[in-house]
Amino acid sequence: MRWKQRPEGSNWGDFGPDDQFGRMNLLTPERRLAGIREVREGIAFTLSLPLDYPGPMIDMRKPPRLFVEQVDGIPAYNQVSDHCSDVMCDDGVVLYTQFSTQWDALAHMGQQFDADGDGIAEKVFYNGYRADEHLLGPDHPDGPYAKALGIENMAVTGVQGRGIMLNFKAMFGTGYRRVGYDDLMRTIEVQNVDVRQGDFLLMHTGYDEAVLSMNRRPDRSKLDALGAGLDGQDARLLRWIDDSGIVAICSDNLAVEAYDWNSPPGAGHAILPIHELCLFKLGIHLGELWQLYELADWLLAHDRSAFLLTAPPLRLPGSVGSPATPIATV
Ligand code: UVW
Repeated sequence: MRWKQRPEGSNWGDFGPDDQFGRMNLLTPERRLAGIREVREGIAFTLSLPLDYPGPMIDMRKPPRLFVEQVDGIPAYNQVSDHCSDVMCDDGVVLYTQFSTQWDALAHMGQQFDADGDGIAEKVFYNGYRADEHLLGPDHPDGPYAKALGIENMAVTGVQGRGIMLNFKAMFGTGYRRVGYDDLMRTIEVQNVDVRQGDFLLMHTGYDEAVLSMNRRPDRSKLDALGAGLDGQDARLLRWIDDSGIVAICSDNLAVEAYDWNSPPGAGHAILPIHELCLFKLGIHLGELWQLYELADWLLAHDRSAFLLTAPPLRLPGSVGSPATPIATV
C-alpha cells in the first residue's frame, strides 16, 4: 500500500489500490450510450483552438514548432526521387502539452501531504503515487517520465460519453466572476441542465472568443479581467463536484477555476483548490482552453444542454498532459 492515510474528502483506493483512471472508471457502456442518445441532428463541433493559440501566456509553455529531418543531407520535404512521380513531405513537432487546448493528466498536480503517516508531508499525487518514485523528474536518468498517472491512462479509457454545457457567458456576461455553488445551481436551473453521474461538465465563459480575437498575441491583463471560473474556496461547490459523479470538468478558460497568483490563501494551502480536489483527491481530469463558443451558441439557440462528447488525449506514455481535439455531436 502506498499510503496509510488518505486526504480528507478523497476517494483514494475506492477504484482499487492501484487505480490510475480516477473518475473515468465511471464511463460504463450505459453512460456512453446515454451520450449517444443525445445525438439527434448529426452536427459535429470541433472543440479545439488551433494549437498555436492562445500564443505566449505562461513562460514554460511555448507554441508548437515544426521541423523537418534530413536524410543524407536532403530535407524530407517536397522530396522526389528519380524513378517515381510521388512528392513526399514528413515533419516533426515540438509540442508543449499544455500550451493550447489540453487535458491535465492526474500526474499534472499533486500536493505535499503526509500519506505514510510519519508526521512529515511528502510530494504525493492521486491514489498515493509519489514524486521521484513514480513521477520521475528531468534529473532522473529515465526522466522526465510519469511512470504512473500519465495521460496514456486516460487515453485507453476511450474518453467518450455524455457532455453537458453550462453557459456562464449567457448567465453572467464575460467579466471575471468567481462562480460558487449558488451561481452554479442558478445556471443549472435557468438553463435546465440535467446533470447525471458519468457526465463531462463543460463551462463556456467567453474566454475562447477573446483569445481568438487576440490573434496569437494574448493580452494577459485583459484576459485576466475576463471570464467566469469556479470558486475553489466555496466548500459547497467542492462537495457538489464530488457528489455529482461528473467524470471531468472542461472550460474555455486557462485553469477551469478562478485564481489569483498574487494573493495565495496562506501557507500550506493549495493555490488551485479545484485542481487539488479534482486531480489530487478525486481523479477528475480537467480540460482547459477548449473552444466552446460555437457549441454553446448552438445549444442555447436550440434550448439544449447535452451532447455526445468524444475527447481522447494523445496516447503519449509518461506525459503529464496532452493536447486534444475534442468533438461534440448534437
Ligand atoms: C493553470 O494554468 C493555472 O492551470 P493548468 O496548470 O492546469 O494549465
